[in-house]
Amino acid sequence: MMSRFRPVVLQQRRTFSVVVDGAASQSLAERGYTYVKGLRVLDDVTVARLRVRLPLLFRGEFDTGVYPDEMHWREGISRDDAPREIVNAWKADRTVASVVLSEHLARLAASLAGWDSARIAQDDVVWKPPGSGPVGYHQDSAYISRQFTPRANNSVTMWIALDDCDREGSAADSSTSRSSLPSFHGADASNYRAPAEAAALSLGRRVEFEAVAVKPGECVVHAQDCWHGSAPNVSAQRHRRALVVHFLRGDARFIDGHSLQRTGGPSYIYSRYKSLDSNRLPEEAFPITFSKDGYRTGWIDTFLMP
Ligand SMILES: O=C(O)CCC(=O)C(=O)O
Repeated sequence: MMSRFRPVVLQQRRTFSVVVDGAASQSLAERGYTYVKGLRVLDDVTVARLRVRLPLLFRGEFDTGVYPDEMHWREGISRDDAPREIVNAWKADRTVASVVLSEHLARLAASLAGWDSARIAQDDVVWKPPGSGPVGYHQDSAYISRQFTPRANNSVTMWIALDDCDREGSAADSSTSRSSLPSFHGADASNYRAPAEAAALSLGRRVEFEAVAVKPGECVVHAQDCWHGSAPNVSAQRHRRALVVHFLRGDARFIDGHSLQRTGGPSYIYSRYKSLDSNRLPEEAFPITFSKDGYRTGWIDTFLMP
């Protein structure tokens, strides 16, 4: 089918360019997510490098010397079959950082979302070993978008598969329905979809779930209000790993208020990065990784140097 949108051509640094036509942006805007079968955003070498780094991260080996913002699971302490998650692994590991802070991913996110520039809100490494449980349905806007202004269309999520993600290995689930039920880690196979079902019910709508099978290096990009989660990994052998990059539009600012002054403001991870006298996002924590005018946060290249 002919598209009325111009194609977006994205050069990838290593070996190939990424081409996305306007139907992908349209799907993101209208359906809440977009997946282009066969579109690789990471090549095999990069996927392999990330797979090597992940066990080191969960062992607490950080080649930058900096701790990530959150770590759920520790080698030697946590159960082998528990889902593992690290938030802002880019601060801890240069291989992860080279992907998360890359220009081509941010250009793709900005092009799909219709932004002039993009910055990192946070990353998320999600590792579901064989037999591990589900990720409960949630909307990223509840954690990310509501901390920032303007609120509408201020964030998108790029979920990048590092393994074959199919039915057995816990494919990424999305729901086309448009908010205390089970949380990210607290759900089980019987209730992980319940928050989306409850939200649909409150709107008098029937929810439809769509499972997307994704190959290593491919991605699903979803909008801030898209309900999503994933089923248990029922495989006896296969691990299911993903690198998730949450982008913010480059000109986003914090909402008013500050927790130290008990005036509200950003919660969760984000309040620690807000100063008392400004709503500006510091580039140390929210680097700008793509702008149409060519600007990128200055320290990125130095930080990525081995
Ligand atoms: O990998 C998954 O199953 C879901 C990850 C996710 O929803 C997130 O990082 O926001």
